[in-house]
Amino acid sequence: MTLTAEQLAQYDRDGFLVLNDFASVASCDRLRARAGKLVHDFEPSDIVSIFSTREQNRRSDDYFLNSGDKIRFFFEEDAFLPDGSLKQSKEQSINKIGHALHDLDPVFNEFSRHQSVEQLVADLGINRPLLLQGMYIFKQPRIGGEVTCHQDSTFLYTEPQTIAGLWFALEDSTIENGCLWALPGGHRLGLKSRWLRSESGGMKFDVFDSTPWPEERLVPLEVSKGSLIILNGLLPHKSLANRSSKSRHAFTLHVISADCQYPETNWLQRSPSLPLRGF
Ligand SMILES: O=C(O)CCC(=O)C(=O)O
Repeated sequence: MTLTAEQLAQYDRDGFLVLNDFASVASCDRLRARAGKLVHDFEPSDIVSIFSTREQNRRSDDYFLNSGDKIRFFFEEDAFLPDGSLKQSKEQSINKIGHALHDLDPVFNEFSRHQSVEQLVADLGINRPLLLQGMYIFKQPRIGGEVTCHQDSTFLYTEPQTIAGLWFALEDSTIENGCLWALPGGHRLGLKSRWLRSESGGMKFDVFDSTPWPEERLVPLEVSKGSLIILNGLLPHKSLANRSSKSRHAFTLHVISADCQYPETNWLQRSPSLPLRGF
């Protein structure tokens, strides 16, 4: 066991759990260097998609919707000048890389399928795990966009709800550079909405509860490099914009159980040539 009974009880109570020093500094640096190389090799000129953290802007973005089994690059919303050119280098402009890094890139594959991660997921009780989504988040200095309060199950819905998000801090993450904020116990409030593929081909929200999040009750989760934050899929969380001069890199991995139903209406889909895999 990686997790103690107390830690499991805490995760059950709060809907999140912080594990300091889960990953070594060297393994964080390996992921950072690898992401740097991927960005270096990326040719941005033909990409017009601007990733927005505000859900309404995501809707008809095919570049995003077809990225579930690819390695794709998404820009910060504030990365562009009015004429559509980048304000600064591409290295300083990328919001994130997603969403099959863990399957398609050898360095991310090795990190994601490390025995310590496998044991952790087993401890969480996720039976027959599948690694659904792997995402590198840059939270760039000065232009790092806000991620509004949400539940991951809104976007990655399963029946029953089994998804856990593993959020690895690859740099120190503070209020100043846009750390995660979470609502302790908020996973018990139920799922507020689902974002799903509509019959007409676009995306739509099914809203079950339109009351606003009690955002004043969210707490900052400031963590040091190498820490892991485990998030229940129903836990409301967010991150604020990064206006500081420091980046806040993170790698996130979302895990589901093969025992659950994964609807075809979820945005993230795999082609038959790249089926979901476990460890
Ligand atoms: O890393 C962040 O700033 C937020 C990430 C997040 O909330 C998510 O991917 O669900």
